[in-house]
This record gives sequence, structure tokens and C-alpha cells, in this order.
Amino acid sequence: MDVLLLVDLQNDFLPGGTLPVTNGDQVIDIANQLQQHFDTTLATQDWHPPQHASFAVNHPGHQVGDVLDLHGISQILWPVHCVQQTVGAEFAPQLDTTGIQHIFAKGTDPDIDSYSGFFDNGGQRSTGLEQCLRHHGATRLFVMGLATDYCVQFTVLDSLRLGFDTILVTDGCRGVERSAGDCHAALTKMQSCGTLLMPSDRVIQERHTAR
Ligand code: VGL
Ligand code: ZN
Repeated sequence: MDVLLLVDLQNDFLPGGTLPVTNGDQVIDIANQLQQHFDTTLATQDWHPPQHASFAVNHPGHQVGDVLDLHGISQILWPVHCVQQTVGAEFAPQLDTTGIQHIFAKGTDPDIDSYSGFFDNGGQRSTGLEQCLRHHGATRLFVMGLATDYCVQFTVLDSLRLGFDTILVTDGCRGVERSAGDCHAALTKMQSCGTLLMPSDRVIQERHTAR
């Protein structure tokens, strides 16, 4: 059984947001199209309290881009983004959300970040996404969204570890690219761990043969 997962298609990750991903807006149409071809679409939503430990402003003397050790976990400091109940945390207005069956909030614990849609960065607290996929009898997870080198990558790697056949929709992702080559490295890593890389037009063909 196939499930489509939309990762963090939120205003703050789009051009004009506080943590903009270059051309992030270009994937919204792809998300809208793909949903038409899936019976089950799920989404993740970065959903931070204002005092979140990943925000540079919450660490006086530090700046965006600094890397800290937070309780033994390496943490990049980000601009304030996706604060709960703010416009920046809302899904892109152009995104068709009518078909999204469940939304999994992540990064809600002020003390730890959560790039993966499944677990926090310590691998401890679950968002409920795994349980939902098991409940739906999911075997293949198709993943797209923002950002390739952070939340998409961590979500895909956890999905593989949990035993789901995992397909990355290549044209449905864009990355932060803090350093040149980060997105390419993320794609290579995901592929070497067993992810199938597939453009959206092939995903649609695949869904027609699967049905
Ligand atoms: C993300 C950095 C911080 C993402 C979320 O969605 O990729 N990146 N929070
Ligand atoms: Zn975040």
C-alpha cells in the first residue's frame, strides 16, 4: 500500500519566509498534482514553541549557523521559524490541504529539535507517523518537500530504518544548501541507504500500474 508524505510545506521555508529554501515554492504544484494519484496523503509540520532550543536568539552570544552541543546532540542554530500559531508555520496558501488525512507536528519539545517526521533528533519521542503508517498497512512511502538536506533526508532515513520501501520524489524537493554540495550529498546518502530516487511523472506512472 502506497502513502504520499509531504514534508514541511510551510510559509517560513518558502521565499519570503524566515528560513527560505531557494525555489521552495516550485514544489507546491507537484504536491497538489501528486495527491490526485494517492489514496492516502500525510504531512509533517515543523511546529516550534517560541523558546525552541534550535533558535539562535535563544542562545545569547550565538548567531544563526553556529553549531552547539545540546545535551550531547549537535544542533545548528537557525533563525526563528515555524513558531506555533503563526503565519510562518502555516502550510503554503497554494497547497491543496483538503486531501491530507493526518498532520504530524514535530519540533514541539523546546529542548530538542526534530528533523525527521518520525522521531526527534535524539531518536526518542515518536510523532505517531510510524503508527499511522502501520495502521494504514503502508509498505511504500513516497516522500517530497522541504528541505532536502534536513527534514526530508532525516525522514527518509528513518523510513528506511523502519522497513518501509522509500521513494524520494526528486523534483518535489528543494534544499537549504548551507554549504555547496549539501543537497547532492543528501541525495547520495539517501540513495546509498536504499532509497529509490524518482521524478514525479514516473511516480504518477508507477501509481497507475500499482492500482
Ligand atoms: C527544517 C531546519 C530547521 C526542515 C526544519 O524542514 O528541513 N530545517 N527546521
Ligand atoms: Zn525547525
